[in-house]
Amino acid sequence: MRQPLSRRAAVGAAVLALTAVPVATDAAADAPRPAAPRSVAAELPPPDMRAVQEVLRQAVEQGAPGGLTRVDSDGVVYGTAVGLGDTAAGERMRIGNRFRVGSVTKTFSTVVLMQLVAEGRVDLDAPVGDHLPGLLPDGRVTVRHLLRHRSGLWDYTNDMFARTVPGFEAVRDEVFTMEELVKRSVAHGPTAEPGAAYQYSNTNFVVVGMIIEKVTGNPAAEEYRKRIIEPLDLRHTHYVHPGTTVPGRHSRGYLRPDEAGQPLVDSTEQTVSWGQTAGAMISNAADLNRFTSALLGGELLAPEQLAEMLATTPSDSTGKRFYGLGLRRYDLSCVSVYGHTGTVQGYYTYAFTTRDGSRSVASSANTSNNGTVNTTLGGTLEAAFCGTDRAAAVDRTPKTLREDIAPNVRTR
Ligand code: HEL
Repeated sequence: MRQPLSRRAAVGAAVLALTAVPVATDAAADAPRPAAPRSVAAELPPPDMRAVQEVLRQAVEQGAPGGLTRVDSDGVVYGTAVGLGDTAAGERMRIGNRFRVGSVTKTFSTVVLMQLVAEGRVDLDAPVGDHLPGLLPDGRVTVRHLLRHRSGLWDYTNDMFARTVPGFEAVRDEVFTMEELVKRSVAHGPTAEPGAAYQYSNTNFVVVGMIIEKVTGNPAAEEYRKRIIEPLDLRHTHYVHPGTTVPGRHSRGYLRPDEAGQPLVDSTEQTVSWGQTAGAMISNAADLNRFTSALLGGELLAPEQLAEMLATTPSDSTGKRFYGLGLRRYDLSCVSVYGHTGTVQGYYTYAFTTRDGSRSVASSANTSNNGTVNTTLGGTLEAAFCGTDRAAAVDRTPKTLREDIAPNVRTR
């Protein structure tokens, strides 16, 4: 558990160093070489996988059937999984399981959109109406407002999921057009002036998906595949909308009903049509770490577009949580990390990486509508990035999750 899953990369590096010992042939070869810059991961304490496992055990005590965390740190892989991935079959949670990642999808959508910006096909500060005339009543809403959650567009999921299980059952087999989802938001009216306030809303990233499809003439699924999934060889990452099943070996997801004492509802199969480009992606921890690491490592975007994504403003009053463009920043005790969180019925996800992508951490628990579990799962970040066992002392008292979730969606 405390050992790396694989030291192949580290061993490979050692072999390379031995076989590549330079032989001095002239004065130039003797000249001192500038030291290679150390990665952020190299400056951090090693991940405390004992503390990570303790956090996951607490999540299970608090109601998650299972949980997993994978850490990729400078080519060394650590991982731990606890509890069950499938309660009916009694199958244990496995580190390679796929799961629904919810709003981590927003980061994938942003990468596609920022590539279109780099290609000169989308202007961040142009009105949405330039691409989608008449969709939004307020012509002042720009593409950047969407990506920063500052459009003032009402989050239609507030109404949809006011009652958790009935809300879910009403949409689990539904197939919505993106226009239908946006209409639900527009019918409610705006929540603020464009640009005025950070207000998390799924509507923003449905509109982002519509822009992607309009500008490219392709389904969003195709753009994810061409621009991210294939170049990074993400073999466990899928956008199957409106398909309902999770391909390959996966964790089953279990939604907690609002009523105390009621059994968890197996919510694995659903269209996630209510979420689409705001939340319908499926992945696993290895692929999420590869994705966040590649993004911050500059493999997916030019420096200018990456810098735009990283320009953050506070997303709550803690002074430790920020939002850029489709990207969160969390300030941990030892380092700032970048990525996203996700909540979709039956699954909580955290996927974060250091500024240089050298240490990435992905955690998943297979339950939702249980804010205590979600907060606990977040403790895997401190343990894995900062190596502290502080996370092991997570407060076990149930509490309300302080989350920038849209106001009417309770997370308990
Ligand atoms: S909510 C969040 C998270 N984001 C947003 C998005 C996502 N997920 C959703 O909008 C799903 C909301 C309903 C989830 C459901 C449950 O817990 O499964 N809850 C209820 O139905 C409550 N009545 C901001 C938390 C994010 O971390 O970014 O993912």
